Amino acid sequence: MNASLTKVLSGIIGIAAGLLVAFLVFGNTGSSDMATTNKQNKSNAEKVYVPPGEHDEYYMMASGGHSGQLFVYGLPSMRLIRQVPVFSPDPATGYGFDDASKEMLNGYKWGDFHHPAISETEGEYDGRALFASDVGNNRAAYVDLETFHTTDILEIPNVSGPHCAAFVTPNTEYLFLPTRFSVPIGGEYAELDEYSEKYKGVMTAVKPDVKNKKMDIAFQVMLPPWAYDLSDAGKKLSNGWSFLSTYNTEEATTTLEINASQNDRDYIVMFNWKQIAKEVKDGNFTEVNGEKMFDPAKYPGSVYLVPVPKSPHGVDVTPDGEHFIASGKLSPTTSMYSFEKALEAIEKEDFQGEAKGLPILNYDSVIDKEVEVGLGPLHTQFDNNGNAYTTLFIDSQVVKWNLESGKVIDKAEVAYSPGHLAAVEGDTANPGGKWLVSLNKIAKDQYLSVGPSHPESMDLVDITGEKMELVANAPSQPEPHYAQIINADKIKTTEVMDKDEKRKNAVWSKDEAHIERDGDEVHVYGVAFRSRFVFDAQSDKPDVVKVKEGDTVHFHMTNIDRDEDITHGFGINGYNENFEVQPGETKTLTVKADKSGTFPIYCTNFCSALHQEMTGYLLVEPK
Ligand code: CUK
Ligand code: CUA
Repeated sequence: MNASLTKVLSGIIGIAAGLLVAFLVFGNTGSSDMATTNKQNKSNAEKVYVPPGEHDEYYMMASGGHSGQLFVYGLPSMRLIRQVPVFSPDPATGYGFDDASKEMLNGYKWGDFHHPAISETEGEYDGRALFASDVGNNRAAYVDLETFHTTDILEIPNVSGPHCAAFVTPNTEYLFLPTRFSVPIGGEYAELDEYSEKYKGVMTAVKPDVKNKKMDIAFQVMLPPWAYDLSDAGKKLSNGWSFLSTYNTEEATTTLEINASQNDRDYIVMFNWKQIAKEVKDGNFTEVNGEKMFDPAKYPGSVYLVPVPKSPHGVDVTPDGEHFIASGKLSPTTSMYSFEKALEAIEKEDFQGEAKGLPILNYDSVIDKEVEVGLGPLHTQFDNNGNAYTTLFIDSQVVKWNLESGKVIDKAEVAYSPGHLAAVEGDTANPGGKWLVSLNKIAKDQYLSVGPSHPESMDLVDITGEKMELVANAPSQPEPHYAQIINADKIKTTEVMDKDEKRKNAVWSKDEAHIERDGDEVHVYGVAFRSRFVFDAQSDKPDVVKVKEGDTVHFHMTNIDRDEDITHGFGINGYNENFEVQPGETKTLTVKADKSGTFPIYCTNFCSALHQEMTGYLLVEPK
């Protein structure tokens, strides 16, 4: 070997050694290393690849946080399939523009959708409906999973921030909505000095009506002002009970960051909802703003407290219903409690005291095990093999541990700082295993940069093996807090809306389209089909609506195309209005014609080769 070659080689070795040292010192610096590993592993790509024309095996229904929408993903491809507007207006579909959805939104400009809850039958998702909670404006929503339309929104009085849920009972008897914030009952004015006495955290029981795709408030439960977090309903053995976590038993009113973290223990609230429903039926409530308010301190025997380490973020019930698990986010442990032992403690009145008139069960009598999982544990899901998966916000990991042994089996790095996670049907009585998605709060370097703010990030983890395997990730808009993953074959969608002859304002053929005038009220009974609008069949200009300035025009539009996926839009140029009618659907848009002039109407949803020709006019004659 000549001298110069030796020099070059030793130079290369030197660089390699340098890199090795750098790796040892700085460790795995995140995405780029992770990406290389995954690129080399072709089988991971194959696992998530869904060829064109084929469908994903699962739907993931993710809350859209402060977008107020529902994000529907396909899994394992992680493709975003649809954004369903729920709590906020959506110009693309005209949700919040047409009369019915406008009335449903009732003027609200936004919502903060934290937790979706798919309806259940015998503790398993049944794919009929999805419920949503709005932390921002105190509402609950009903999303029909046949159409993926929001069909009802309920404004809930006496509460502030129905955060920790929606969660449903095993047969969708109730949807529970406990609150994150505490305010005086009825929202009346009260000084913060009166917090402990006057402020309350009210939990609402909503009664879903699956047949009519609506909801109603059944009753409310007045709880101490302790800030409630994600909660879960009992199942099987614990059916009839529900579990809430609290993180502000300190009753801090300012700088919660410091002041709500003082106590070593907060509480899990266990409540017997069957018992409460019975009490309410027996008249044991007071009426507050038209709602039945139940006070558990007045009627003992239905609500108990269980101590839990430091500021828990959630509580989850195991698939068999025998244990409930809470993670104190400021404690490195996850606590697993025995429901049976809790019942025994209640029976024997094995209490370690009381708070605000509610008995506190003796911790040592109820705890089953404390599992050392890592830093910042938040939420837990389950697989079909007796394992639990908990997110670690601070460690940026998902930890897999065994329910029986309490042993940690594996940890997967996620990028970064996961909040919730969702496993396939992972919060039901019968989890599916296979996949888990970590809903990460901070994406940092995971995607092409789009400026100072980055998207949220979701990591797809294969949980079929002993070890977890991170196989793919995808960005998300703000901001999935929680998601549920359901087998696709449980969802049965409608392709064309039923032709309901009784439907008010619908006309079913272009020959029936007509315009009725009543003073300054104009009703247009129109149809949309490929590729025309017909507003008035009798007119020689059937696609023109002529009104006078100051008139109120009601466009009742029916899409008479009865083919899958032929949706028509209805935009009025210059009038700031747009909505869509899906196949077989009728919608009404009311426009106050207070601006005179000539305004083209056009189909906004590309529907045929002659879509561009699908136009008409709104003529507003000056006064
Ligand atoms: S919360 Cu946001 S990550 Cu509303 Cu359940 Cu835990
Ligand atoms: Cu109808 Cu485009």
